[in-house]
Amino acid sequence: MLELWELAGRDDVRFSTFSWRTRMALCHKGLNFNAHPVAVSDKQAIAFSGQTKVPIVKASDRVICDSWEIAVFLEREFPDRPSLFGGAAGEQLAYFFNLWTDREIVPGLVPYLMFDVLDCVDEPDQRHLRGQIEGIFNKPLEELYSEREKALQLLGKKLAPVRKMLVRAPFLGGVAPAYADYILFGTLQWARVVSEVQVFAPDDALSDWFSRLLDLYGGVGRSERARGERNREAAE
Ligand SMILES: N[C@@H](CCC(=O)N[C@@H](CS)C(=O)NCC(=O)O)C(=O)O
Repeated sequence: MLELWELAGRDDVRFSTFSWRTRMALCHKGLNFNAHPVAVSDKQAIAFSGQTKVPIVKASDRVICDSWEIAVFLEREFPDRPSLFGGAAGEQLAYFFNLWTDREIVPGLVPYLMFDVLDCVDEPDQRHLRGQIEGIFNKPLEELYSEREKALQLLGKKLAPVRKMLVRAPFLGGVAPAYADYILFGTLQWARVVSEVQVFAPDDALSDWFSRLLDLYGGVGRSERARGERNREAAE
């Protein structure tokens, strides 16, 4: 049995953008796993891994950190299961997409929804996340928040090539999903889980694609309730 460590917030909300990539990769391979929730500031819980971030996967005595390294490990370790990359060239291109998403998409979205994230976690995690994001961007969260509309518009433009790809096929992987789909899905799933902000309009091709991703593997993505659903439930 494989083990996965991922972030959890208040009420066990699973909001880790990188861990969603790994969750989907594990489901793609049809592998069973035990998921361990970790609070973002609880570094003791993951000290065994020798570093401070999730996702972490443990397979027997092996500990693998970093979502990309985990995807590569799963592909090598379980070659008879459905492929995440579709061969060596596919793996290279997926790596490029991983780098592009981490550098262009994650920083264009994550800091701007940070106030929404702070509502989903307890006080020590709020302090940790505020300090971390303000350190990286060298700005107070309040200033990042004031730039949010502009950032979301820019993000919409950056996603234009993805939209264009989805005219050709239902998934970035083609007729079936591949790891590239999970890379982008993880980021947008993070936004869905922490915030009510609409990253794309309902008539956007990305919306249909995202819905398809939420439905995969028995609806594992959809079973994590959206912030909007949780808010409506709390108001009833
Ligand atoms: N490059 C890493 C990034 C991992 C990462 O930043 N994980 C976040 C959660 S989404 C984390 O553990 N943050 C806690 C912290 O930075 O203290 C990957 O792809 O797995």
